[in-house]
Amino acid sequence: MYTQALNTKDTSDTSRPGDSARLAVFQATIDAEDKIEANDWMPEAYRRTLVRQISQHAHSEVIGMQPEGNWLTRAPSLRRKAALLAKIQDEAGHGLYLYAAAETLGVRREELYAQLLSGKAKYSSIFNYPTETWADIGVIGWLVDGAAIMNQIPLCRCSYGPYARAMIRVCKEESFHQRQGYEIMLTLCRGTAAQKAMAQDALNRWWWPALMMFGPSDTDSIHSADSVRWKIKRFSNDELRQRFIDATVPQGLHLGLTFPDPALRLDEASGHWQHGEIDWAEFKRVLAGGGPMNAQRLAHRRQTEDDGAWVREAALAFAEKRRQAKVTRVAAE
Ligand code: BYC
Repeated sequence: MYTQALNTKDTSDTSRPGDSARLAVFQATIDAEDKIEANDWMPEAYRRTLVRQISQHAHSEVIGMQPEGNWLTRAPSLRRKAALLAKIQDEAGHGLYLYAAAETLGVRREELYAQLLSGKAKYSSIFNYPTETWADIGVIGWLVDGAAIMNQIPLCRCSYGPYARAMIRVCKEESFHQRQGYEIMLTLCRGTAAQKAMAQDALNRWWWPALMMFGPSDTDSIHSADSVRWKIKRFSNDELRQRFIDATVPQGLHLGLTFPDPALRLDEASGHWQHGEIDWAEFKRVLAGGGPMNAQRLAHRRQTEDDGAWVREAALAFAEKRRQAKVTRVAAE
């Protein structure tokens, strides 16, 4: 059902007679704020960009279940455990909507999984850090889902219809996740001195990686120019990062926490929080596979894929058995 994108295989944007006219219609559709749908003509570079971004987004949701899963058996109460379990299930659901959206562009889900498992495809850098304490679960909801919302709300208006529509539900759920994370932080910060120290330590470890979620600075972002022209991106990486900082710093101060950035200060004139230099060498190291948890995240994902092989085989065998039974029944009628 999702692999109907039959007319998207042009090798170049202007390689065939009529393509420049189609390109003009395509860009005019985007400029008019209309959506591009799966069976509309689109330049190959637009299709490739979307497959790359949507599949990396899907992989991030799936890998993102691991750091949180680490605390499922150790959540401090039944209520916390139920909420965390529901959140992790939501992430799996987001992965599924996103793989389905990518499939509308004519790629097979199995191909995308294979790219993840081989290490060829990226997923968000943030999930290559360990969850050391329960406070990390609070910080992931507050900061990681908070950053995700800031980045993904504009994606609800992205030019590609299936991606934009998938993002609407994802954003609603992320919003709930952000609040449950902040509520964990609030509880810890109103608790004992040890609990508050645990919350502070989690913020210290996750703040800079959360800022890196928005991608490289605008000057180093290779895909931004095309993505902005195509209205896949509505804001630049740095703009979204700044919006996130401006929204999040007052929340942290309300918790009574400090941010691990001595340069952080409110610029009264602009109303923006100025921040210190991001360690881009660390960002590059994590993207290249050298983060603290890269190897473990992929090894776990591969193991899960192997462990689930018998389920997929059984499901396929059962479907085939039912198909055969139907053929026999129809033949007998
Ligand atoms: N981590 O030209 P740029 C979640 C890559 S899931 C890793 O600026 P673009 C959640 C980038 O892919 C969060 N790689 O790229 C889940 C490119 O490499 P390639 C995921 C990164 O695409 C569970 C290169 O660097 N969210 O929220 O214009 C629980 C150059 O970058 C990162 C999404 O995927 C990174 N942080 O902009 C809780 C949202 N940043 O592909 C929460 C959708 C950059 O050329 N994606 N790279 O090899 C986007 O909005 C955009 O793809 C990005 C990057 C803003 C991330």
